[in-house]
Amino acid sequence: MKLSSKHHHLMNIRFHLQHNLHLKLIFCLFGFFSMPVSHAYQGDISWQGWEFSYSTGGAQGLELTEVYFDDLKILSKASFPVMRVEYDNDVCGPFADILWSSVYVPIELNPPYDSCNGSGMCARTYTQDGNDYLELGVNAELGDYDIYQAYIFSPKGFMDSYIFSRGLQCEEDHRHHAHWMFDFDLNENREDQVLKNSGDLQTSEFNDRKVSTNYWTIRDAETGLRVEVDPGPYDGFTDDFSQWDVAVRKWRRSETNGWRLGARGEIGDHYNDSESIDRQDIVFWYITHLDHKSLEGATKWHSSGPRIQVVKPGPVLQP
Ligand SMILES: [Cu+2]
Repeated sequence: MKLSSKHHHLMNIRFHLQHNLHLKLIFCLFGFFSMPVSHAYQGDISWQGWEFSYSTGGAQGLELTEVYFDDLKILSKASFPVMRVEYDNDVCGPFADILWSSVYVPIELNPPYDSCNGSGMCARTYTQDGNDYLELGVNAELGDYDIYQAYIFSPKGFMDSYIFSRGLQCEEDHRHHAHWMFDFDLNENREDQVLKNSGDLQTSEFNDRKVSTNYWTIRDAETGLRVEVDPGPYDGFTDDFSQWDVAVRKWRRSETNGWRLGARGEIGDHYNDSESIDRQDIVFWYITHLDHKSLEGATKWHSSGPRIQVVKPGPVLQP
């Protein structure tokens, strides 16, 4: 989706951007450091049917918790645990890029959107082709990479997750593999089911690829409330280093609190013990693959990411 720059007032948005008090204290005590002060952002948003909290405090990128649409619970958590990076011939890396509180900095030159210029966190509403959107994103610097991780919300019940990256750690072709973790909790009752496309019910933990499944449905077995996870147009293709687009697991606390598998760790190889995912609390991992040619230089932004579309249950038919 292309974004326009037509701004609206943030009238309906309640914001609290809070400096990380702990870090601030440290910088007061050691005031001779001339490092830029890093930030942790957190707050609550209520906008056109969407309600959620956000935070950057957990080393999982910009994290959303308790996400509701039209008073229906959709997600316990959406997070961005890691971007794995592999260079040709391993000339550098591989890397496990993790967004945590010390990496958030303003983008100062040519951000993906003008509204982000000079700020560590971008939050805005805008209208494009008559449709309203809310955008919330964070800028980060990791080595020679610039990263912008964002979510865009529509009153029509979809939420897009984006990762933008640019920069060259080494002058060689490489691939970024961006990992999102969506802890769905439809209707709060932990009775979630996962289907390939719209009808192929999966009963135990599995890995999947876009070449064999067009989209995935997660539904609440009780009410029929469901979401569809649709790949974005630039989500790329798997390779030997990152072999899966999707991994679905039963929720486990130890598996969902940050990336622990390193640069070569594959979510597809882990946490899969054939546990039931039928009427369970499930976790949906989604991975995109960004091909980055060194000839393109360090200034071109690459982006990718999936869409989550909420589909509300229809009215109950009268007999
Ligand atoms: Cu790159």
